Amino acid sequence: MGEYKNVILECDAPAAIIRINRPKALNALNPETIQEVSNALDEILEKEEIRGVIITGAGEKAFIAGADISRMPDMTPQEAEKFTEEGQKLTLKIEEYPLPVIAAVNGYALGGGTELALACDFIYASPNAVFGQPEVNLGIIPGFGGTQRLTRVVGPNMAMEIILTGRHIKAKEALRIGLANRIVEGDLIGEAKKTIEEISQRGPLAVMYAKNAVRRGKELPIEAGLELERSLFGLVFASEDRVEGVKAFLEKRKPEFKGK
Ligand code: DAK
Repeated sequence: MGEYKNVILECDAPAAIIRINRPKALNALNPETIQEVSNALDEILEKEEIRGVIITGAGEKAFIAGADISRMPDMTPQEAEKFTEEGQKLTLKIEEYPLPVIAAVNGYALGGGTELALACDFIYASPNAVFGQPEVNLGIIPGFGGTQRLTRVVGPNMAMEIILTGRHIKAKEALRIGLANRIVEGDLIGEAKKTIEEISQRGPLAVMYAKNAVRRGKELPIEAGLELERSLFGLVFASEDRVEGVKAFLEKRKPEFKGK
């Protein structure tokens, strides 16, 4: 596996876990960490046995406490723009990633932390998870997609309140407003692994196309979204996996998918 300083990559097939590892700075994202997460995602794709990714934070206290504030005073506006670009590229990479990506939010997920979690396919939270977009406290606005993705997930009025006040959203409220899918008491990573294990039993192409249809469809008017669904349906229907899946059902046995 590649050399990483700011993340720990662990492969436990069918899941891979990317742990942001800067606990002393509450796993705040600096440019190097953003690059390493991106590299780890590339490396995982080379491993055929991996069927899903979990992103989480090292230590007990934080998922990601945002962008690294200590780097900001020295940043020129050009460097700031570059940093935003790299952060936004990473969020797009996660959204477009061919495998499911679960955010296991194990503590503070502020600013860039909430934004990175929002780019994942869904979020499981520990009871001590804290979300928020506190950028206005720093005199800035969210820069890794928060104004766009939070709005799509929790609706414009709720997103507006969260972003304009910068207040903290605890796990129970995150669950209530649909930001987190579950609060996991106990083994958060174990629960995320179980979900990846479950998904890994399904047709790999079907999972990939379904993610693609949901993600791209969110941005489209209904007619265009249905057209996208139709074309992906046609593609997956042409696969060997579809033949096997239907045959296995009729023969009352488990399917043996090949991802073809
Ligand atoms: N960056 C750097 N260090 C951080 C940090 C952060 N975001 N958050 C915490 N730390 C460090 C603290 O400075 C402290 O370091 P030491 O003093 O021990 O050296 C250590 O982590 C422990 O933090 P605290 O002592 O503060 O711990 P508490 O339990 O008292 O408080 C807290 C935990 C999470 C509530 C608090 O640390 C906090 O409010 N942290 C800041 C949260 C925040 O505002 N995050 C940033 C959101 S803004 C950009 C594009 C995008 C963005 C920015 C720029 N460009 C265009 C340039 C995105 C911005 C954001 O994410």
